[in-house]
Amino acid sequence: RTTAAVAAVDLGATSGRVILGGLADGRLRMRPVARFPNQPVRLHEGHRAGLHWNITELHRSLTAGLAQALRGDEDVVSVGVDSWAVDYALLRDGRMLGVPYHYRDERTAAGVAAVHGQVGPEELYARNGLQHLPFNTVFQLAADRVAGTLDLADRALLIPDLIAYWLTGQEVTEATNASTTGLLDARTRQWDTGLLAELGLARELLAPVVAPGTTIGSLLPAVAADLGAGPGLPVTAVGSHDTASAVAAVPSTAEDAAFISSGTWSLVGIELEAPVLTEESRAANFTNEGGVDGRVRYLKNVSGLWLLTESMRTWDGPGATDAQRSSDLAALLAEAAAVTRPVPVFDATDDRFTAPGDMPARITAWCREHDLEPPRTRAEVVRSILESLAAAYATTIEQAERLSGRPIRTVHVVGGGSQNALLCQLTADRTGRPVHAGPVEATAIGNVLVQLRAAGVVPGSLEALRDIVARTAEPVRYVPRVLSPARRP
Ligand code: LFR
Repeated sequence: RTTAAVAAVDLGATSGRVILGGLADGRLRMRPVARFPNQPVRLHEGHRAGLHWNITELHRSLTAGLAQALRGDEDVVSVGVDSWAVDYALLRDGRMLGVPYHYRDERTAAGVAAVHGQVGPEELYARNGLQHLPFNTVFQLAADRVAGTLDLADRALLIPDLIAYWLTGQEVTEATNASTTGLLDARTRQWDTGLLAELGLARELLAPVVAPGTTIGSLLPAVAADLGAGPGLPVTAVGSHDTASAVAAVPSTAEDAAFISSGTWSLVGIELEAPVLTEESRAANFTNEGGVDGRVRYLKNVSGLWLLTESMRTWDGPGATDAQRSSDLAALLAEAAAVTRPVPVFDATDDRFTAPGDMPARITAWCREHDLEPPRTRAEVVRSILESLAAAYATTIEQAERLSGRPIRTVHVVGGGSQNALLCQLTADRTGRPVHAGPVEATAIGNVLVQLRAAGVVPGSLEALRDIVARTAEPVRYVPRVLSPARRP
């Protein structure tokens, strides 16, 4: 018997979804209700084209999805929103100013220069504990300041907080996503007011930090009427950073397990109780992001299936349908699995692979610069991408082990990439550790579980939530094979 359901809004790199989740006989039951595109838009802006969120269209789609969820048989008791990190909208007097930028927009270089001119990378890391990614919110805000667009704003809301604001009228910053801004003190997990002052950012620009599980507010009366919701339906803060929700849904409580949250990005790391802020950790570009229940997600952004989907986009052209792309992908993965010639391993963490564009050409250029023979066929490109990702995972796991002093014996892969059997096998091979793959829907599950707990439907600790995930579905296991000498990392 399903007791009560919650609605998870998960805004991912190519699509957004509304999913209803509940508990039936101690196991999770997830029912997808709506799926809609979430594609960035290019807008000409005088001297160049900017990459933006299609945020109003997205809001229309997700509210339509919520209305549909509320029309079903389930008793919906809460709504929670997650998305990728770092991006935000600027507001003044509660009104959005302009169209939010997408982090893959290339405007941030000016922001990095401006911030580093004021606070050096070493000091920044000692304070915020964040891996240097040129698109971290702090650099984006600095780019806006350089461009003059920050002048009018009195508030910046991260995207899931923006959606929550449009639903409830309440302005907050959810803690896990706040931790990706670069403006949070890594130790106190509150806004670093000294850093804000040094960077010339007003303290009031940022809304108060709230922990996952907090009620942000009830639907505004007009919104509730539009959605057909009863009075007082709460919007609950979840791990609104998608990776935080995904990590909350890793089906293991073992201390010696690493995770890979595998999707557009691969977030490779371990969960800790306290941040690692050493210079060595900074040099290795490890990040201390905030997790659900105050945990630390000690991890590194390794690129991910983005390399593959961008390559497919280059090969198939912009007109290809989703169905065509996924059948092409299945065929290519089969061919890639059959490749026997050694393929080059390139650095999947190189920043040059972040912006949209011709990935096969960039991979070829990387190989030439490093005196490696580039892959010759599409199947070889795919194999090269997967081998390079797996090699980066292996290096990252070794580093996490060394920097944290915590032995790692197994690897849990969650998210879309857990369905990629070749990548999971190569990960087992190159890390030399068994890989447990699944659940695919980790982000939505983490979102749902935090809401169910806040609603009093499930009790207890993060470990208890993870036990529910483990009870719900058995991961697929991949055992390391002996590597041929040519493939040894
Ligand atoms: C994954 C993710 C990563 C973050 C990147 C950009 O979807 O949220 O954790 O570094 O997107 O926001």
